[in-house]
This record gives sequence, structure tokens and C-alpha cells, in this order.
Amino acid sequence: MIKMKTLSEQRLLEVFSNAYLTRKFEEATIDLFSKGQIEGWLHSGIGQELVGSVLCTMLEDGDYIIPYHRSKSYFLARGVNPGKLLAEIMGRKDGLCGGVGGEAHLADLSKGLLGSSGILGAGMPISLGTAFKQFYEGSNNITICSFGDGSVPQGAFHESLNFAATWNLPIVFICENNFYAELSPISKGMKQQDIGKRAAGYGIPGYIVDGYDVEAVHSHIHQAIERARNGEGPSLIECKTYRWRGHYEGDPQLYRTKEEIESWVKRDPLQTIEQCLLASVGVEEVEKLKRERDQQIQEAIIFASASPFPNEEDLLMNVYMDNSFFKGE
Ligand SMILES: Cc1ncc(C[n+]2csc(CCOP(=O)(O)OP(=O)(O)O)c2C)c(N)n1
Repeated sequence: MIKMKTLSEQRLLEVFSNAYLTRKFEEATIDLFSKGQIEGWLHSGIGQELVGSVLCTMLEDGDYIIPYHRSKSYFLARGVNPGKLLAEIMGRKDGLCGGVGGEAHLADLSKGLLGSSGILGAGMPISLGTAFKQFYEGSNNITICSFGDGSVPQGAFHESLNFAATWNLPIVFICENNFYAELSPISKGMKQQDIGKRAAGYGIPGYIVDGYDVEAVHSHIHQAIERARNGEGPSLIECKTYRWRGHYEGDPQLYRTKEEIESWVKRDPLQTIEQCLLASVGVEEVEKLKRERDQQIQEAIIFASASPFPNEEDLLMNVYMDNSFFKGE
């Protein structure tokens, strides 16, 4: 029997609740996509539920998160309404952004979740802005900046870490390293593949963490959050993790083997956590929690599917433009 050494039963229940909800949400989106209910792209985060599920158990009101394109767990664990999140992914009017953002551009400002972006690394300089505000106002709030390994070779990565370190900004940089950027292994994009080691170049703490080990993820993120809240500056945490599906739904995945995928699926952290909880809180509590989360997903599907698509006027919502262009002047 696996036992947790450092995590309380209550914290483990919270993490499981977040991760299970996200897993079921991801499964629902894959199913809807296969039925043609989701247009465009779907970047499934199945296999990557843990980091956001753990992280959000340690956040406070007023903290900001800059999510990345596979961060559904960050939204759900932060308490975003699953129906509104799904409606946005389905391009419906009742979605988080009125259905005009879609899967790659999710945001919920009421929960401090600033937008994810289809442009790699674009969220990193934005995190400097929110963290600078927190620093300037003397609050003890912090900013979480999440990104994939594909953002690391971008100039924005270097500039953001350098600026955050120099100004001692309250940021936790979290890299979800799933070993592939789109269809390329990271070895094609960088020589130094232990991304956490790069922190040394900026004079800040850097950690390389097994992203499937719930206790390791929790303790390192906790340490980095405390440091940021105490005004000691930013940290970089690399969580080595894995996406079980292709880069996008429909990706033929010619760049990796079934055996490699299997080796990660076998280590599913949700199974590990569930086994622990079954041994501590018992089967009834675990099953009750799962039933409640299943119910939330069913309600989300009903809500999102019933929502209308935006109309033509809605498409120009929040678009700043020179009207003369449309008037043909
Ligand atoms: C600036 C920029 N360059 C290239 C792309 C094309 N692109 C989309 S996703 C992606 C790879 C993303 O990999 P990673 O950041 O590791 O996240 P993952 O999808 O693996 O979770 C690339 C290269 C882009 N969106 N933005």
C-alpha cells in the first residue's frame, strides 16, 4: 500500500477532487470533439492534470495565474465553472469569453486567470506586469506563470526570467515539460534539456521535479510560493510530465512509440492518489466524491450544448479597430 509521507489527507482529497474533475472534463471534450461538437483544435491535457490540481490548493484570492494552452486543470482547480469553460471550448455564447476566444484563448478574470495564448511564451512578459503590480502595491499576492517546454527557446523566456529575477518579483515560473513541442522531441530544440537548471543563469532557485509525484510537486511549489509571498523573488520549477494524447486530437503521433506512452500511463498519479485515499478515507468517501464530480461534468455538457453560438455582432466584441476600414473609407 502506498502511503503519503508529507501530505495531509485533506490536502490529498482536494488534489484528487481537482485532478479527477479535470480528467473527466478532458474525457468529455475528447468525446465531444470526436462527435464534431468542437470546431478547430483540441489540445488534450490528459496525463497533465496533476500540476494545476496541486498548485491551486495553495493559492489565495488576489493571486494571478497565466495559464498555457494545456492548462485546463488550472481553471477547474481554481473554481471556474466547468459549464462556462466547456461552452468556451465549444465556441458558445455562454462561454468564459463569450465563445469568441475558443480553446486556445481561455480566461476568467474573476478568478485571476489571465488569458492563455496560442503564441508560445506570450504569457511570460504578461506575468511580469501582474507581478510588478503586486510588488508595487506591497501586497503579498503572487503570480503563477505556466508554460510548456516549447516556450523555453523563445526570447520571452530569457527576458522574463531575467527581469523577474532582477526586480525580485513574486512569480513562480512553472514549466510543464512533456518532452515534446508539437511534433518534435525537445532534443531538437535545446541542448540543455533539464530546464530547471537554467534558473542558475538568472540567480534564482530552480527545481527539476517528477511531475507524477504528488508530494514532490506539492513541496516544491509550496516552497516557491512561500518564497514569492515573502518578497524573496521568483523561482523556476520544471515538472517533467507527459501528455497521453497527441499534440492535438487527430495527431498521428509518428514521433513516439506506444511503449513510451504506456510507460507513463502505468504511472498515472490519479491511480496512486486514489489508492492512498481508499486506504485512508475509505471507499464510500472516494466514490461519493467521484459521483459529485461526474455530476458536475454532466451538467456542464448540458449547459454548454444548450448555449447558442455568438452572432455576427458578438464577433467584434472587444475588438479595437479603425472603423473607417469597415466603412471602406
Ligand atoms: C511563437 C510560436 N511559435 C510556434 C508556434 C507553433 N506551436 C504551437 S504549439 C507548439 C509546441 C508547444 O509545445 P509546448 O510549449 O512544450 O507545449 P505542449 O503543447 O507540449 O504542451 C508550437 C511550436 C506557436 N504557437 N507560437
